[in-house]
Amino acid sequence: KLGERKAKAEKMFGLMDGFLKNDAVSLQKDILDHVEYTVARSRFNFDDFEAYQALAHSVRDRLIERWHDTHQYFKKKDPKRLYFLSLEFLMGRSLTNSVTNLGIQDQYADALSQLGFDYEVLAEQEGDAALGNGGLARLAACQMDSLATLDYPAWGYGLRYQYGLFRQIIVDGFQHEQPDFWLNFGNPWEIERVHVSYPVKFYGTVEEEVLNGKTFRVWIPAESVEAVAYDNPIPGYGTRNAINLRLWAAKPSDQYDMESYTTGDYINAIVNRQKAETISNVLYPDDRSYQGKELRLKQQYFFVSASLQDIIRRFKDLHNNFDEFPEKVALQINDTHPSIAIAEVMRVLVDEEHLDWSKAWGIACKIFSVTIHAVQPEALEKVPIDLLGSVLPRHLEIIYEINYCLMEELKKIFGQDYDKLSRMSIIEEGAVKCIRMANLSLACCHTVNGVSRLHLETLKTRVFKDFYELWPQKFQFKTNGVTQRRWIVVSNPSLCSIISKWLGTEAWIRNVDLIAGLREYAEDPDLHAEWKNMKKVNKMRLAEYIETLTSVKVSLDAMFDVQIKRIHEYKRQLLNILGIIHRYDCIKNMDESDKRRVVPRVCIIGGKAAPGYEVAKKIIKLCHAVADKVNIDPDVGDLLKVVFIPDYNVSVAELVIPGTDLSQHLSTAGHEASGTGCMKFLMNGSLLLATADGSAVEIAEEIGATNMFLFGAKVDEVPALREKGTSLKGSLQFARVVRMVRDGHFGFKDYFKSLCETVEEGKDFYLLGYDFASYLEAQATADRAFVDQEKWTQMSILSTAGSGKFSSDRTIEEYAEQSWGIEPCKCPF
Ligand code: Z2T
Repeated sequence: KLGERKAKAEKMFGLMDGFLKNDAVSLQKDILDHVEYTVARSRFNFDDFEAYQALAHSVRDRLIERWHDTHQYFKKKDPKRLYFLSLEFLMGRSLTNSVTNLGIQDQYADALSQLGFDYEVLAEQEGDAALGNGGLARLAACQMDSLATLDYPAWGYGLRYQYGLFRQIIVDGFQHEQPDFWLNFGNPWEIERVHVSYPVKFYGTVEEEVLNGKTFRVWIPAESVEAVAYDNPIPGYGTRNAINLRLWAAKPSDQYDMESYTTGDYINAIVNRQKAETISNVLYPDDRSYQGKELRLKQQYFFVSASLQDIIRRFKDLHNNFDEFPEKVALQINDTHPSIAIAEVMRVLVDEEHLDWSKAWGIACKIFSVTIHAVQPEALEKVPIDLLGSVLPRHLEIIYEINYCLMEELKKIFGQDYDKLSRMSIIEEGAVKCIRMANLSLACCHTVNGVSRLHLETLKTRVFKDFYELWPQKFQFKTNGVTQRRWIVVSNPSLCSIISKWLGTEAWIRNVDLIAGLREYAEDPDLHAEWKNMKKVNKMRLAEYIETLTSVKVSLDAMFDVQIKRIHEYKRQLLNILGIIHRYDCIKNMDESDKRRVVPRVCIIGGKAAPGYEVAKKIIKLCHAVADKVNIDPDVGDLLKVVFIPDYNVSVAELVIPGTDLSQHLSTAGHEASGTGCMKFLMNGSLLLATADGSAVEIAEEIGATNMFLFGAKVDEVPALREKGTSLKGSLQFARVVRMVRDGHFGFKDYFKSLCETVEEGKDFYLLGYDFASYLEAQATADRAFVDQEKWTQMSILSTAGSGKFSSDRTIEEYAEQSWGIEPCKCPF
């Protein structure tokens, strides 16, 4: 019987496989059909954007096919699935990534060139999907790519924001924010599932109900909003598997406010209905400070509730006993943002499925794991009690109950140590009583992951010290990684061909450990020639981009020095700028013969500041003020150019990183949980100038500390240095450059005053003054290394060769084994 069903299923798969052909002629026909029937333009008259749309739809068809096959297969096998809950996914563009993973780029390029179009020009038409702030969200995107490629039965769940991260425009050197209208021209990469929708409830009261002699708490909600699914297929590379990223959009519910219809206030009823949609309207642009906003909480609960209804429905399709739930379901909480899921699972199991509290708690503790992405206390979300009690009254009760159990357990172990109990409590007493979302996660999750080895150390010894002492076995780390598919194959095709040629195989694209094979050729003159040429071509592209955007002409012989990431005091872009001012000052004081020994530099900075973060915005303005002065100074010429790249995002990163000689990662030691930008630069053979922070420590171990430029205070020196103040050695130089800014050397004297105060002696929390001398030394070492181009190229090759560990494939395999307990489930066709 089973064999019969299997045979039938396989026959069906066989038919499906025959649907779409991938030769150039078939692709061409498909594209033209989409021009005519989907885009609704004449096949004799369409422009680049319309060609892109048609192309995208033909790719979409192929993705849908694989998506169907994969999900059919998952359903048949019913393996344990991973559900990855994240409030943010930074996917960037999809076209080239999908075409690469489907392995049909050459065929498409062929098909298009016969139609008179250039594949690369069309790919540039696509806008970014920017449903995230930064590293955390791009990490989620890389991990989805790895989950698909490694054939894991996984789902991503998140929110389909109408507006992603704001667009940054620069006016007179100041950042302004504009809405990101990313859906205005349609989104071919998503499939709207009008029939996959769930009601999500808010507000109301909790009442007691008696059923078969037992009393239950029941939530009587006051408001209901419909969550509609939008599916985004994620294709794996070199496999038929395509997994799903399911994003929820808020729509008014059918039953909403029936009352006002019957009272005749028809227009107002419609207008009010529409307010439901605000829930999924806009992404919060603050990357690590949360203000306890009602809308934010509603966003979190909205996507968590819809996702859990979806997951439970899928489970119930094949199972009727919740004891089996942990064998089929692993829930990953990406940072603390979705941790309300813990209370929601408890509510569903206890209130709706009528399980005992302790049995429900046992299940919850087996399914949840969490990853923490930060060290800063302000990044740990706190929700005011009053707010939670009003929006989710039953969840507040449940959290109190969880906390009661936790406190009872702690009292048994620690007795009357009330300081400890209050530190570990999920409830924070104080002027505004709050729920500590992190503590809720720690109480429930079977695994708490850090994102680098150093980060876990900080979590264990500082942030979650009490919890670590209680449950050491929960604490693990998985060093972050990025996908080499996007960060080499898609964004740096020249490097991709070089690697494949010298390794004699493309297997490294799925098995990146092989990339270490390049070490053998690190001194080979032929490889050096190809490598330098690759860098040059990429620098040319970047130089053109810079000129178009900023009108600054840069020399290709200069060292391209790049710092791109969110603007933050702890990331110390200010240290970079003060270093640039120092370099400028030196050049100004040189005679012609000294100048001939200067290594020319193009200093590139890019990144967004959170709209309400004043200091970060001043840093952006300072970049521009310095650039305005330096770039037109005839004493400087090509020896120094300063460029701020506006509106930094994923597709800008794809252009900038391959053209970078030196990248900077300057966080004060102990502040960057991991950092993932550095990994993308490493893969692309850019040398790293970095502090011993986050994953940079592990990068040094992989490639050897002599192949990068490390500087600055070490983690365990930082606390004492904060007490003690600056070092004498660098303090004169440091004082001089800060004074230049303060005295108005670059204009805007009053505006920069408060920025200068942040690094004054005694107030310099991030230790710019202390690290300045060693920063300048590291910069000087980098200059000397650049003069010896053979040595530099060798270090560059060794960087790429040593980047294997920093693939998200490795990270995901560790998660699968150590945290989620899932196994590959490869669709056989
Ligand atoms: C974020 O991008 C990161 C941490 C956050 O803490 C929030 C955001 Cl938006 C709440 C980053 C870390 O700063 C970075 O070190 C890390 O590499 C990245 O997450 C991915 O783990």
